[in-house]
Amino acid sequence: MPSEPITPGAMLLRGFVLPLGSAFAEAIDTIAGAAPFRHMTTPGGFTMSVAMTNCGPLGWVSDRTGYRYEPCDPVSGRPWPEMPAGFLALARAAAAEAGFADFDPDACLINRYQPGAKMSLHQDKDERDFSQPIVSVSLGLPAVFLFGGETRKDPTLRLPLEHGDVVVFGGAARLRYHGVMPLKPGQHPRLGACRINLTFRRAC
Ligand code: MD3
Ligand code: FE
Repeated sequence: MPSEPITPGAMLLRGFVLPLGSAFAEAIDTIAGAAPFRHMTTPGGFTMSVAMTNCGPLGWVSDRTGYRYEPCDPVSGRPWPEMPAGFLALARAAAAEAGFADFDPDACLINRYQPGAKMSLHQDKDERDFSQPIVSVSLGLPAVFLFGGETRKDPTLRLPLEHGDVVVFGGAARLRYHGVMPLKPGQHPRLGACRINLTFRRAC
């Protein structure tokens, strides 16, 4: 499996999830049946263009009171759907490939981008232990990922991410600013007019 370092701590595993792409898409449909994608509100009162859901013991949520991880879906009041064993295995294998042994994610945030949806530059810092990496899995339409530095005004690198790509962000890359450019319209044979990104995290 070819792997390329992007910057110290960030490893791109092109096509790492390709053999499982269809199984992942099916599992995401099942998860979204129990915990539908929704557009969350930011603490500032904006509605996010990316629709989100979660699986696993904890799920990332945003509302007027802030960002946090919750054991239950605030829409249904029920626990988030279980993290499929295949998701966990893939996340652990990718982390190991990038040099992070024993990654044990307790949260999987699932982002759905429809044409025009984007994610502004931000840091992921709602987790307890920044020595744990984040594993990102891209499915469906391609997108341009923005990878910045340690401050918001640092220059950003543009990295095209395609169906099947996995990126592991750890070490020196863990707290870098990042975002996603607005999704271009298109049709993916399995996922249709959208991009799905899964991020596996150790939240607690
Ligand atoms: C770099 N998602 O959900 S994944 C997010 O494609 C998020 O949906 C994007 O940023 C997406 O928070 C990007 C890649 C990613 C995730 C976490 C990171 C890159 C990261 C944490 C630190 C540095
Ligand atoms: Fe992020």
